Order: sequence, then structure tokens, then C-alpha cells
Amino acid sequence: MFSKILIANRGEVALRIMRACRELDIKSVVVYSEADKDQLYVKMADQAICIGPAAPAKSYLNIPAIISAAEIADVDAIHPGYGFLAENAHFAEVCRDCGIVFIGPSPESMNTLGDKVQARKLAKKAKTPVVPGSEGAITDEKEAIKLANEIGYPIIIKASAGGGGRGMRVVHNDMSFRSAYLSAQAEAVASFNNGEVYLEKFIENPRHVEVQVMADKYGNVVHFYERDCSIQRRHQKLIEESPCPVIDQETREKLCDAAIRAIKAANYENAATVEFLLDKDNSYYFIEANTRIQVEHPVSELVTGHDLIKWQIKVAAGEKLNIKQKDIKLNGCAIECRINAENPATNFSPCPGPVDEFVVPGGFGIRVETHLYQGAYISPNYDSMVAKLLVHQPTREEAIKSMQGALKEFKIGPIKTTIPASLEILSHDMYQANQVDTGFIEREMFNDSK
Ligand code: MV4
Repeated sequence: MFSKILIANRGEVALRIMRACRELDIKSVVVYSEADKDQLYVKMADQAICIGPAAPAKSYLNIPAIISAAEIADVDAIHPGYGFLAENAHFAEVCRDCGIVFIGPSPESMNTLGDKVQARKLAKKAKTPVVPGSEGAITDEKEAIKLANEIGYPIIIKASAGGGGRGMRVVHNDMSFRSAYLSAQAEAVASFNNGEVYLEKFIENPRHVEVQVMADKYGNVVHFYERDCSIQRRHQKLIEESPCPVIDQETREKLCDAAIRAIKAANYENAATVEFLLDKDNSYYFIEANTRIQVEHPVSELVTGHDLIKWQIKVAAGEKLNIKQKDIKLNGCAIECRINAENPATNFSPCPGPVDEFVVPGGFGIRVETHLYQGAYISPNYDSMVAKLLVHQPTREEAIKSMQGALKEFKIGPIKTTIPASLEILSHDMYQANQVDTGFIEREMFNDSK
């Protein structure tokens, strides 16, 4: 096992990783920017090293500065958390070249799965259902239009290097194909420096369901069931839950097995999330795989009782995943609300500033992940997510009820947060009746200026 780990991240995830290290008797080193010097995780770490100014490019994305800190602190491994360098294959490669374990997949599998065209091919080979679409990248407009007609409109053109909704265009007919194709390509070049695009049937009003997977160095791969992340606004998740409330046990097992097959085909190691779209008939289609631990991972921890961050560290250190799939049981329902320092009344604009009031909820089945404290300062330089509130209860109805109470107990002021927005969603008839999809929030609730 490692004796010292560097955490190349900030905020609540830095604390989350630090706590896992402590339970494994591993010393933690954090890196921080000048803007974060007073953060709780900086004080709590065994060692803290300032790596540069507030701007992420000069600190949390600054590979030479982070590697220097790792060398100075003499760590065995680096945990990247999520965001920042978590899916940067070059960073993983630099770590390897420096003899530091990157707690995550190899740069090779990161590159393969990061390329959506390659990921689709891999999934297909593994007999994981993919959305009907092009064999590979589309290069010839005439052929692509022919394929669009075979599949049937509407279709969606996506950037191979894409993600988070950038470089996507929905096309409804032959007439509008050309301009969508050209603009998707141009956006892909501008955003990712890679103009490769592919084509898929457009699944209307899908749910977003993702499977949590973990793989060790010896080919053992297990899943920790699925999360439903359909409650999103502009590709930002607001509420996640496990299990997906609309699929039966048989579908669930097939879906999770399909995710495992795709990950095995990538020769993958460490944590992965396999994303699917679930259509009206509960058919599921692979869309992409994320090569990091995700923000919403605690939802899966609550329903399975497994510490996923500890598993990440253990498998990276070469331990075997000594658990059998049949021993990973799904217990009850967990819901997470992301709490962002944003003002829902002003189109979710960021709301940084000092935190004068901070009262945290508690009670049976309540979990709070946050780096805030009374007197903390929320910096405008970083992501606006400042806390995650989770509940675990036997049923979805009880989990919703528990979450409503906990959200009302949570006081963060004077800054504005998404707490009231979460309360509105949880009390919505359609949310309670499981009648939501990825378009629900923008269609039915928060559809201000587009
Ligand atoms: C789709 C789709 C419908 N059909 N692909 C959006 C981000 C990227 N991860 C994939 N996305 C979508 N791909 C096909 N073939 C609809 C979306 C989509 C979406 C997906 C997941 C969660 C929220 C979403 C919001 C809008 C569109």
C-alpha cells in the first residue's frame, strides 16, 4: 500500500480523498492555489504545497508545478479527483514517466475511451448496445445523408472528442444536414482541436442512466449498479439517484453487465462510469464512458455500502478486487442534491462571496460532502458546486421526504444557492411520479433565456 498520496484537486473532493487516505493510514499532501490558502482541506492535510495563482491554468492544471510538488513531498501516488487533470491522458503519462502512480486508468485506455468514435466501436465489439449510427467518423457528406435516411431522422451529429454537449447538432431533414454538419465540425475544431464527428439516431426525451464500474489490475471488473442523472440543466447535473427508479431487476442486471463488457474490452483499470441513454421503452444505448470517479459517486456508495475512493486507491496500489459481484447488494434508495453557489432567479448565475451563515443538516441517513465552514470564502475562480447533500432511505418516497427536510435545515448565507431550486424539483409531481427525462428541467421548470 502507498504511504503518501498527493491530491491534485481542491474543494469537497480534496476532503473526500483525504478522509479515505486517513482510513487507509496513508499520509495526504494537498496542492493549493493562492486563492485557496485558507481552505479547510489545506489546514487538514498532513502537508500542503502552494502551486501557483488562482487561475486554474496556473495552479490546478499546471502539470510541472504539480509534479514538482509530488517530487518534493516524495509521494507514491497522485489522486486527481474529478475535473482539472482527471481525464488528461498526458498528465497520467507524465506521472508514469516520473515513477508516480496515477490513481486512475492508463493513458492508453483514457485515450481510447476519450475518443467517442473509438469508444463506440469498442462497445459494439463487446456487444454492448450502442445508439444506431455511423460505423466510425463521418467523412463524406453524401454518404452521411444516405445513412441519416437509413436510420431515420431526427439524427444527432456529435464531436468524437466531445462531451458536455459541445459540438452536438440535432438534424431533422436532408435540407438542414449540411449546415449542421459543417457547424458541428467547426465547433469541434474550435473546442477540441479535433474536427472528427459521427452520427447517431437522436433518442427523444431519454433518461440518462450511468453504471459505476471498478476494475483491478488482474482483469476483475465489478459494477456498483446504476445512477439516474436525468435531472440536469444545460448539461449540469442537479440531482442524481440510485437505483434508476424506472427499470426492473432484469433490465438492471443486463444494463450493468453490458457496462462491464465495454470496460473489459478497454483493458481498463480503476473507476469508470459507463453512460447510457434510456428511451421510452426502457431500451438502453451506450453513449460514452467517463474515465474518472464522478461527483455523484457517493450515491452508489450509499446503496452498496462500498467506499469507492478507497477501492480506487487499493486497486491502484495493486490490490485485488476481492469482492464477488453477487455480494454487492443494492440496498434502498439514495439521492444527491448538488448545492451550487448560484442564483436560480438570475438564470443560475454564479454567486461567490463570504459564507457568514452555515448550518449543516443531520440525522438518520444524511450525508454532507462540503469544504465550506462558517467564515469560508467562495472564490469566483472555480466551479460553483460548494456542497453535496445525500440521503439514504429504504424507498424513494422516504428518500425524497428526508431530502426535503434536510434541504430546509441547510442554511448557507448570505450567498444564493440552488437549495430552493432542488426543493422545487423534489416537490414537482412529475419528479415524484418518475415522469422526467433529460429535458425535464429546461422544459418544465427552469427555461429562462436560451
Ligand atoms: C444524445 C441525446 C439523444 N440522442 N445522443 C448530451 C451530452 C452528451 N454526453 C450526450 N448528450 C446527448 N446525447 C443521442 N443519440 C441526448 C443528449 C442529451 C443529454 C444526454 C444526457 C444528459 C442530458 C442531456 C441533455 C440534452 C441532450
